[in-house]
Amino acid sequence: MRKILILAAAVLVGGVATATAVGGQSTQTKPAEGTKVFTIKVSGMTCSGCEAALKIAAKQIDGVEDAKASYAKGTAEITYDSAKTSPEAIAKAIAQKTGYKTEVAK
Ligand SMILES: [Cu+2]
Repeated sequence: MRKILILAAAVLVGGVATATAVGGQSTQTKPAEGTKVFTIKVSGMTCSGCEAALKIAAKQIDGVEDAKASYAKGTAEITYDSAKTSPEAIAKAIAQKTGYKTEVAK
């Protein structure tokens, strides 16, 4: 019996990997080396318009590659480049941009 690897989620954004042209270094074979996904809890979203606003705000943050939000769940799923930023920094930036209370889900 084989277990399904949840790692597949990290592969979703494979095409987004920005060309970080570091001269002379060995070539990485993984296209999405620094791409990771995390979930934040978001308080204050009440409709799909809030979801859209949060997604737009999140994608403006440097290092954020994709964002999904659910006002029903009160969460957002953020895809980001771990070489550029951190979940804590993104959650804080989203809170500042949107006014929603955010917290990185552990
Ligand atoms: Cu709303």
